[in-house]
Amino acid sequence: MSIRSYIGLGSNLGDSRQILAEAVAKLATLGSVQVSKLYQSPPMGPQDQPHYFNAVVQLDTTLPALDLLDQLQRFEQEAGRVRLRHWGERTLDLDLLLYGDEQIQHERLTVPHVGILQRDFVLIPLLELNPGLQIQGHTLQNLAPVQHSTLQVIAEQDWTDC
Ligand code: A4P
Ligand code: MG
Repeated sequence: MSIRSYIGLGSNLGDSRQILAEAVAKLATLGSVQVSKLYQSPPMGPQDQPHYFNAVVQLDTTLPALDLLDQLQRFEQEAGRVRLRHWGERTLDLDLLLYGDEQIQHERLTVPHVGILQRDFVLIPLLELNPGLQIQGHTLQNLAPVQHSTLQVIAEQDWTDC
């Protein structure tokens, strides 16, 4: 039986649009996917780094959560990810935002992702993919980061075809 999961994609080093498009293609090997618009957002964390490209993928997969995390980390490595500093620049960041309605507390994995409710660059694409989605009892439209978002749409659709 497949579980509906949501993956947050971020990049602010290299050819970010191409890197995210390739990540979507890899995610599509794990199950069936729906892809949000492509967004750009100012950096959260250190300000002396480029703007981020962000998107969210809805993935229906039969992979258990930790196996899915292994695949996400493999895709990050394949994109040449090096860890420079906390909340700092990266070629590819793949965060498991939601895994069905499961709450997971494991040394390698916290789901829902920590900070999900504070980040417009995940909430707005999540809303786009699933307007009725609730997280921990919150209706997403009412959250402050959604109301005061600085997110910009870079591409509406077909941005993964490049
Ligand atoms: N881990 C635990 N739970 C999860 C989960 N749900 N999904 C563990 C993915 N990984 C999870 O991750 C560190 C460890 O978290 C992993 O080994 C995994 O076992 P990481 O990706 O190596 O560390 P990180 O990304 O540098 O740290 P952190 O705190 O996860 O950063 P974030 O939260 O990913 O934020 N600004 C904008 N505008 N857009 C962005 O996308 N992203 C970041 C990174 C900063 N600023 C940003 C953006
Ligand atoms: Mg991360």
